[in-house]
Amino acid sequence: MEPTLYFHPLASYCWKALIALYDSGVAFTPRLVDLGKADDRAALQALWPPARFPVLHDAAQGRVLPESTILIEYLAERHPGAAALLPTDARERLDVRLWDRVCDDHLQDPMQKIVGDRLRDAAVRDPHGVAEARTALQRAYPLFEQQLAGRTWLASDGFSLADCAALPALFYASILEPIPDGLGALHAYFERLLLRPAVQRVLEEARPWFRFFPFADAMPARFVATEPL
Ligand SMILES: N[C@@H](CCC(=O)N[C@@H](CS)C(=O)NCC(=O)O)C(=O)O
Repeated sequence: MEPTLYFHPLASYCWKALIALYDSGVAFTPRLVDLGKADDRAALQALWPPARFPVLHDAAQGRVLPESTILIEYLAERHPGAAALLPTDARERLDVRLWDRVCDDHLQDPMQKIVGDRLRDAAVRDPHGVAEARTALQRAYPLFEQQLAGRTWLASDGFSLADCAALPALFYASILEPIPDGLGALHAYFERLLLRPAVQRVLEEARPWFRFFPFADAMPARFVATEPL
């Protein structure tokens, strides 16, 4: 029996898992979770009480895998198609895990702060926290530019966990805080990521939902939703 992925097509951490699954050709059953629906939330919560996704339920193995990085590590250990996402060479593997963390901690987290704040009632917004998050994004981009000099992928010779993490982080972060024009290696890397078939599939599946993104107005025209739900 193939595993089930609990996810939402707009959620950036779910994209990270979906890119890994599509890129490695691992068969799975998608289970779209609308956290606004009590039944959906309860189903996710029954597996993982924090009710954050993605969550992979591999019933055949009796395993529940929350946390996108661990989920991808699990795939890499069990599925030959996914093995390359986590290189076996210890040094390269450490770099991959480092840059996975940098993507989550220095791009995804500040990006979530800014988006989350927009969804709050005006009375409880946190302008100072949002300003700090924007500064964090501005400081992160040059780190990536430096790391990408002379590289095709972020942290290893091949496409890896770090690249699965980078695409959703850069996609959403760059809508909120554009990547400066001068960071040529980072721009080129982002375009390379966008061409990856797994990424194109994720974007295609997300497109009908983009209008629900709180900063949809700031999305580049090439990504904007064209079809109604
Ligand atoms: N560290 C977790 C973060 C997961 C996460 O924050 N997921 C978001 C969607 S991108 C979520 O579940 N948001 C729903 C909520 O906060 O209620 C991971 O890597 O999977």
